[in-house]
Amino acid sequence: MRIVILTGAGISAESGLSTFRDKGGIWSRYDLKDLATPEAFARNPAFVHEFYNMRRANVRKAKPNPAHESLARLEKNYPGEVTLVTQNVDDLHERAGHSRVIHMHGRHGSALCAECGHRWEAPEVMRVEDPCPACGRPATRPDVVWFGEIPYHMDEILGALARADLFVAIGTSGTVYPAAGFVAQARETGSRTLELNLESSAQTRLFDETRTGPATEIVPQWVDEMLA
Ligand code: BV8
Repeated sequence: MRIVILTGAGISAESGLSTFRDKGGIWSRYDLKDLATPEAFARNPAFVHEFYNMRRANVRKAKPNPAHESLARLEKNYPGEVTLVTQNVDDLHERAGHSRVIHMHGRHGSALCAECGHRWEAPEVMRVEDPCPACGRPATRPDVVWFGEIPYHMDEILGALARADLFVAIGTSGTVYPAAGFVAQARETGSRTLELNLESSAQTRLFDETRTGPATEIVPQWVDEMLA
């Protein structure tokens, strides 16, 4: 079987990283228009860098949890194709031993030059005045996809979705597109669909099966079933 897995902030919640839309989530404390749009960065790059530097530091202090680790076990031991797409910009999947992770919204560990498009491994603390290693201009930004920007690796993701026999969404509220539309696309091409979440999401009605509970419990359980 070919499996496509989409993860969201909920899979890293039990590693201590805030989600976006749960109570106390990031967007209940900050206004996404001031932080997660290109206009926000143009208006106040220092404020946006401060937000991502703080989150990058939190990720460094966090550890992968049994949900991340069980997906890495699935990738290693499952006889079929496993494609992992994440909306998360943290590196907990990689640190759990997952070898191929498609970061459709970018990642904390990468820096991007807003002028020439050059990418490089991010310093721990990023500042807009850091000169780009390629063009030298002070235009350093986080290499993440903000609202209104085009997600990364869409061709690869849509190709994998079209071929998938099973689509599994883990820890995502299903409110941000195009990721929120993946379950509908998977159904159209005949995939079975499974949702693993703490509670129901905006897309729950489109899933053949929904299991609710904390990711650290229900994801390892599901992986054990797949590897049995
Ligand atoms: C695009 C940046 C075109 C990095 C993020 C109307 C007006 C304006 C715009 C739009 C509009 N309609 C649609 C749009 C487009 C817009 C959009 O969808 N807006 C929404 C809000 C309406 N989308 C875009 O702009 C995207 N670009 O559309 O370009 C295009 C389209 C198609 C093809 C090509 C081009 C770009 C979106 C990317 C935005 N960047 N982040 C960063 O700072 O991290 S979004 C941010 O929210 C995250 O990156 C994450 O990806 C996203 C979704 O959040 P979730 O991961 O789902 O987390 P959330 O907190 O919401 O939910 C947590 C879930 O976990 C909950 O369900 C909870 O129950 C569960 N949970 C909690 N604890 C646990 C748990 N589950 C299990 N165990 C637990 N312990």
